[in-house]
This record gives sequence, structure tokens and C-alpha cells, in this order.
Amino acid sequence: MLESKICESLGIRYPVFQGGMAWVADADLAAAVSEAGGLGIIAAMNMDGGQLSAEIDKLRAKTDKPFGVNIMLMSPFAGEVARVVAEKKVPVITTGAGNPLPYMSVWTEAGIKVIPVVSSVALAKMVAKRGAFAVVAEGGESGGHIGEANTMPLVPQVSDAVDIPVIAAGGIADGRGLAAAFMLGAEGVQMGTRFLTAKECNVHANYKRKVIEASDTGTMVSGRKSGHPVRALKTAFARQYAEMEKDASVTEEQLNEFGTGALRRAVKDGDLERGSFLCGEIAGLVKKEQTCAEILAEITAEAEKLLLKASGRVIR
Ligand code: TUI
Repeated sequence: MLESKICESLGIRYPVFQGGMAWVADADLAAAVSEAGGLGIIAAMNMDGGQLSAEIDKLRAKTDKPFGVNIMLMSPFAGEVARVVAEKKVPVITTGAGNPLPYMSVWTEAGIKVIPVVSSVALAKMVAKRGAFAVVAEGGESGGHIGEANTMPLVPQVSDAVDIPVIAAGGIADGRGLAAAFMLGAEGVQMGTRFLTAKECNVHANYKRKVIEASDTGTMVSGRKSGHPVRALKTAFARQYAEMEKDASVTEEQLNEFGTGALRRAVKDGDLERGSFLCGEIAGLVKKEQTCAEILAEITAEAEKLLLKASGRVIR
């Protein structure tokens, strides 16, 4: 079994979090991951307080294992869902796409373990000082909204800078990635892309197919111009968005209008023309649909084997 402080303190079997993917990470996926021994996470992104409350109840009807809720801080409902998670006493909150400091004391006082997703050492240090239980250090190989640093340099620097556990994210989809994350100082990993093709993941079949078909160069980043870079599969939409960004005659409003609803169109409708298929750079490694239990067992067994073998690389 893999030795990890985070497993004991969170009451989970495997040191693997499922990323709180907007529109994707619902009660079905999160419950399946938690039930299989990882930390399942519901994405509150597109939900108001009432919807999130119902989703939490749905998860609790499927599993009594620990789980988390991800709060996307750019969401118009961030304040409302911040109150709901405290009322419902969810065990773990992860945050993304912004600075969680304004909410941290409400959550820590409610006894919730707060694990912000950070993409810099500076934010990691700030949240650690304000009572974060751990941080997810997320590199730019991730799908969706990303920061500037990549996983390989970010994780060891965050590990050196804070005394709380670090979870590595971005570019990890198998046991090699999990073992490497341990070597960089992490106590565990968060994966999104690998769970996109889970049997219990409710994305449209086209989404799963596009992830499975993606190669090593199958994703691209757009949105740098607006200051909100986003990684997605190279589809017609992503290419057209990038072209529009380069075109000086296209206004920010026109770009926003073009992008509005694109993630929903990909997840719910499988819209290959106008959908935005957010996805990490590691998609090229994801080759089949599996249950969450199979994914977790496979990855952790592979990491255990690699870590046991690793000392054989040193000649005394
Ligand atoms: O949040 C994510 N990934 C996401 S959120 C999302 S929804 C969305 N869709 C389209 C455009 C924009 C958002 C899709 N994917 N990952 C965690 C993450 N957080 N990555 C980067 C950050 C981050 C960025 C800035 C964290 C803190 C931060 O702080 C800024 C500040 O105020 O200090």
C-alpha cells in the first residue's frame, strides 16, 4: 500500500483526488470515486446553492465515504455556495480560479478541510498561513483554466514553501505520474482527464471518444489574451477561438459571446462544432473507458511497483 499522510487524515484508501471539473464532476462521478477509495469531488461551478445542496444529498445517498466540493471562485454563485458547503458540513472543499482567502475562516470554523488549488508558490504560502489543510499544486498541463507554471517545476517549489501536504495536478494519468509526484514532494495527486472516460462519468459519448482519440499534441491553450488561459482539445471551436483572439478587429465582447455556453455544449450535447472540450495535455495516455474502481486500482498498483523498484536504480 502507498504510504501517504493524506490518506490517513482524510480517511481515504488511495492518495488520489478526482478533479472538480465544471459541468462534469457531478454526484455520480464523485460518489463512484469516493466509494472506490479516492476523494470524489463535486464541481459546484454551474450550480446555485439549492442545486448544490441537492447534489450533495444525492452523493450522500450513494456513499458514506469522504468527498469534496470544488468552488470555482469566478462563479456568480460563489458566495451562495460558500454558505451551503458550510451549512452541509462537507468534509473537504477545494477552490479554483481565484483567491479563496475571503471565505477561508468561515469554512475552517465550520470544521471543513480547505484545500485550495494553486498555480503559484505565492498563493500556496498565503493560504497555508490562513489555515489551509493542504494545497493542490496544479500545473499548466491541466485541462481547463490554468496558471503559468508547469507541474514539474511547480510541485517541488510549493512543497519546499509550505508545511502542509501538497497534492500534484496537471499531466498525471497513470502510476508513473503518481510515483513521479511522490518524488517531487507531493503526498498525492489530483486527476481530471483520466476520469473523463470513467464509466461513471456522465459526459456525452463524443467527449469520451475525443479524449480517447487525442494524441500527445491533441490539446491547445487559448484565452491568454484575456488573462484567462484555458486548455482544451484542438477542435473546430478551439481553433476558431484562437483565430478570433489574433484578429484585432474582434472585440472582447464578441469573444465572450462566442465562448458562452461552449463547455456545456461539449459536455451535454457532444457538440463537435461549437463545444469546448476542456482536457489535459495527458489525454494521449488515456486509451479506454474503465470504472473508477479499475482506474484507482490500476494506477496505485503501478505506482507501488515503480516505487519499490526505484532503489534498484542506485548503484552503491
Ligand atoms: O479552476 C481551475 N480550472 C478550471 S475552472 C474552469 S471553469 C472556466 N471555464 C472557462 C474559463 C474560465 C473558467 C475550468 N477549469 N483550476 C484551478 C486553478 N486555479 N487553476 C488556476 C487557478 C488559479 C488562478 C488564479 C488560482 C488562484 C488564482 O489566484 C488569482 C488571485 O486572485 O490571486
